[in-house]
Amino acid sequence: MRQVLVALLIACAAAGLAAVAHADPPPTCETTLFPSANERFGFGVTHKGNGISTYDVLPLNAGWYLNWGLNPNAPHPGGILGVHEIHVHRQGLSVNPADIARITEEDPGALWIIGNEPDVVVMDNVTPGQYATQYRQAYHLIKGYDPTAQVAAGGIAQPTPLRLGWLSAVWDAYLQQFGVPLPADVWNIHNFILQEKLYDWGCGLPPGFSGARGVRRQIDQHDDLALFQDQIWAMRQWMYEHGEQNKPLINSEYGILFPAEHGFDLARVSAFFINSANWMLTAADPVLGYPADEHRLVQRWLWYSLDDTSFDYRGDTVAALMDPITRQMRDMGHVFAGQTTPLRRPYVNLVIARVRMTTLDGSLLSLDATQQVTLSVTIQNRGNTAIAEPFRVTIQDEHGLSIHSETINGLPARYGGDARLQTPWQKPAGAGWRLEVLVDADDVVSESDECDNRWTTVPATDLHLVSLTLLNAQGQLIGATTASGPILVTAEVQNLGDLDLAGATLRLQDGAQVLYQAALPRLAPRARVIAPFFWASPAIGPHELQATVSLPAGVADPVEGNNRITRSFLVADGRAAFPIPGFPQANPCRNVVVNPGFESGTLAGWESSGKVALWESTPANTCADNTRWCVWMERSWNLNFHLHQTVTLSAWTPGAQLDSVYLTYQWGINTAAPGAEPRDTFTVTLRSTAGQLLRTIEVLDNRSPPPNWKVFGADISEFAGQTIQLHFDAHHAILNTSFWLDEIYVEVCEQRR
Ligand SMILES: [Ca+2]
Ligand SMILES: [Ca+2]
Ligand SMILES: [Ca+2]
Ligand SMILES: [Ca+2]
Repeated sequence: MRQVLVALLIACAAAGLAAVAHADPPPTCETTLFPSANERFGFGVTHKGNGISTYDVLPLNAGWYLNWGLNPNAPHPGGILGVHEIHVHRQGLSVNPADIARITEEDPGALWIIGNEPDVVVMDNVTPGQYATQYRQAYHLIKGYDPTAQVAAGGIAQPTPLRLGWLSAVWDAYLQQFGVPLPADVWNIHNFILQEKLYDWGCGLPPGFSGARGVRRQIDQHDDLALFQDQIWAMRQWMYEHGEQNKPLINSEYGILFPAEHGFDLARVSAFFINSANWMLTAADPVLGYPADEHRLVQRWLWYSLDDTSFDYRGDTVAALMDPITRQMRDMGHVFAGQTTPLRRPYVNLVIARVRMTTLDGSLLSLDATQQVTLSVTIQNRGNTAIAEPFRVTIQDEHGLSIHSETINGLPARYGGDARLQTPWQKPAGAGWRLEVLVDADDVVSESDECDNRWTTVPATDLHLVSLTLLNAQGQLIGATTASGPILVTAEVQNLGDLDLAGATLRLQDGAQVLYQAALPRLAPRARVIAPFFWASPAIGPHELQATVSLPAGVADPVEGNNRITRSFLVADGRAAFPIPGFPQANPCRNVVVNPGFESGTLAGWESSGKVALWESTPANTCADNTRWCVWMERSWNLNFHLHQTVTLSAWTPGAQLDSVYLTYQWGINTAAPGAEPRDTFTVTLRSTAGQLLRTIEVLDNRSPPPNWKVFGADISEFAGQTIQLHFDAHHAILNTSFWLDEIYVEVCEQRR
């Protein structure tokens, strides 16, 4: 076998500025994540031409805003945090690194969101595999400039089973493509309540999931607090199952999209806002919640919107806080301020935002030379209140000897201005040195967080394995597909740090077998190197090729997650046909109800007693989801109507395990006398094949009937593997009420394999 590591090519290099910065994790101590709880609240600014600075948003007392874009030179009225968002695309990531460099320079430690509803066809619209690839590119681009940046993954429209399936597929695709778990500092969801149906209102089906069934919901459920809460719990459960429960969860968009004309008036929208916010302020769980935030489920949330007064041009969207024409506060703005303002508390927090090292002669910072450098330290106050007291900043070496000490005469509140210190230093040769920066070591200033006042700098640089490409003998790309014959493997490595580095190594291995290990050439800051490797005769069968970059001894890598990529593929002998694995899918589900929507025009599959009739849609009275047929249990005097079907809740694939079972159905009621007394009732139960009650799903009656069809869903996974009966029973006491029933589904979902 001929194995050659050929030409190494430097594609680009930057000179001049050099720095090594590496933050130690803070020591464990008690801190409050949000000392002023109003900062958990945010809003979305939709009128980009106007921008946040053309409104007086100070009375809203919010902590963060989003305008769904990248914002160099972002305004921060009242010290409000501006979130930066990088969109993902079907055509691949499109972002200007110069923008990232500028924003990280202005706003170290900022919050970044990757993808806006990537799971929605009319929004960012990518498959899980595409999201995984682009998330990695964006994440490491940001971290290369600012390792303290907070990068948020996800951004799905709502954490329903279908969309959590999409997110699981992202997780699996990342692991499959790069051989490490997806790195996220923060998890991010939108938490709307929408239906998931093709060619209809709502958020549709995620790209790559066209065969899957989504949740069935009515417009009237758009402000259903129980569904809102269920979705948050489901997301936290998902995080727990993926070992990510010790991370913050943000809800970066939610609210009421529908206008007053659809029934979402001020009373209803403000009730939803207040109830959802009060719930998120307190909802906690010792297992699923975020430990650093007293185990709360949600850390921040963002209301849609500041200024979209007619969502999709459908009418008066009451949810908007301010008017883009008059710039005045609307009714919901007053409701918003009424919640946030009482939560405001003054606090201060000093942090060491950045430590940078620059050579005096403009040469690259090098490991093997003694160099005269300038140390630059940026100190910020990230609290909402100015610091009046003078405090001290100290820089010391690994022996605790002081290099520099300086007193700062107070600092304005967040985004009001930084303190910048500079001092000369003779950096020794080699990797044995260490610097420590301490702010307010005498503890003159009482801060919300005393644990982030120390920053350690050692020789460090972030090496980034950018790509691992496989080409067959015909020059075609090999993805997760079948290959035959020799393979050209190309690894591309970039130095994202600021240390001119020699002695890093690249290793290629196939499973446990090391194919090649070689030193990379000297890599200047931002320089890239392409290392091609000719693999003459890979064995027939499955392969897992892994490329890893390692730094020389004594040099730290502040971002370890980008040092490895794995590619799985098959090598065929030219005749055998191998299956081509696609990207992972959501859990496969099947409905087990016969004639679930009565669209046969009969009661086939069902057993009934009493006057259970089929109703055929008329223009005035349609069946659920505008289907043709449904069931009608008409008003009558002292009669019981009954409908049931026996279903078996088992896997259809031999050897498969069940993941979950869901029951959904739709119902309607009309009554001549709503009244205060429950006289006519409709009961949904699950029973054994012998008719014994297993679980009561829902009991409805004549009080306050809704004007439209309602959807109800329940997780009935506890009956997985059993044969049970679905029972629908109407009891008519007096001649007043009709019950309607349609679209009854039991989805049996297998575990994905
Ligand atoms: Ca501090
Ligand atoms: Ca202090
Ligand atoms: Ca790295
Ligand atoms: Ca139907």
